[in-house]
Order: sequence, then C-alpha cells, then structure tokens
Amino acid sequence: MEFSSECLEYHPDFLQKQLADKYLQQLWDELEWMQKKIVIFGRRRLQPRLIAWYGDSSAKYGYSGLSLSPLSWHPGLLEIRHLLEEFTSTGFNSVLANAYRDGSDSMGWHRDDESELGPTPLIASVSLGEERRFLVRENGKRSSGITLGHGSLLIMKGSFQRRFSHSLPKTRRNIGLRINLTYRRVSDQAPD
Ligand SMILES: O=C(O)CCC(=O)C(=O)O
Ligand SMILES: [Mn+2]
Repeated sequence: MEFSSECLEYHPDFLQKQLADKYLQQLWDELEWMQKKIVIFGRRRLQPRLIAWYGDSSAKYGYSGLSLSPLSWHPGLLEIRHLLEEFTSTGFNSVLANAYRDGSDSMGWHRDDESELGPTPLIASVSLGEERRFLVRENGKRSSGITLGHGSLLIMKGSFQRRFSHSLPKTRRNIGLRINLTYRRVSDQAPD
C-alpha cells in the first residue's frame, strides 16, 4: 500500500517477542478493563471491545459521547511509554488500551481528530497478541490495510488523522486476544 512515511510508519519488531509476551499477559491480567455503552446513530449499545484509559490526571479525553478520566499509570504501561518516548522523541501523557477478545471484537471507521489532541497528533500504537488487519481509507477511495503483528509499533502522525480514517474490522478467523495501546498527548486546555 502507498503511504507517505510522513503520515504512517510501521515497525514490526518494536518489542522483542519475550517482552511482548510478558506485557500481553500482564496487561490482560492487571488493567481495569471496562465494556462501555456508547451512542451510535442515536442508539445505545455496548462497544464491541474492552477499553481502559490510563494517564496523568490532567489528561481527560472524550469521544463518541464518552468522557474518560484516566486511571493512574500501571507500571507496565509506564515502561512502554518510556520506550516510546525514547524511540519517537515525543512526550505522551496518556494511553487508551483496547482489548479485542476474539475476531468478533472490532473498532469502526473513525479519525482520532478530537481537538484536545491538537491539529497534527503523533499517536504511537503498540499491538500485542493476535495479528489483526488495520484498514486505512482516504475519503472516497478504496481502503488499504496493514497487518499489525505481536510487538509491533504503528506511528500515525502529521496529516494522517485529517487525510485518512482507520478501522479494525471483525474477522472470521478463529483467534484469541489482541491488546492495542494507543499512546497520546492530550492537552489539558479546554478546547476552544
Ligand atoms: O486497535 C487498533 O489497532 C486501533 C485502535 C484505534 O484506532 C484507537 O484506539 O483509536
Ligand atoms: Mn484510532
């Protein structure tokens, strides 16, 4: 697929397998996973995945009618934050963790373009566990995909959120757990 590396970078071997195995187990066992109700097209339904929001206490975040106050950092999430800060030379103050329990959990098409992320956010997305397809689509064009593997890092940056939407579709493959961590920097200023 054609992406400018200005917008999207994929690093398949960001975490060594042993370390990725350790974090997968630890974060599944120890994070405070929740399944939230959200409103889509006026209907209340359960999100088809589990989520947990961790970060500095100032890092409040809202999307799809949800307003999330962060839990204070888990040591594993903090270790990964430090690895990412070194790798990307960017500071993060929060992380949204998503757990896809099997192939029927998913995330619909969206952009991470909330004003508290700023106009050109750098979002660092770490994947653990089962491989899943990540789809990217520019308005009016066909989607393309990247397979996100265990221990990989995807960096979305620059104009990515303005130009493209992304999603994580369901799959019929008989697969188990995948955890995804999107590290973000959210501003603690009220949006204008
Ligand atoms: O699970 C993924 O790879 C995507 C997660 C995502 O897009 C998000 O948390 O905003
Ligand atoms: Mn996203």
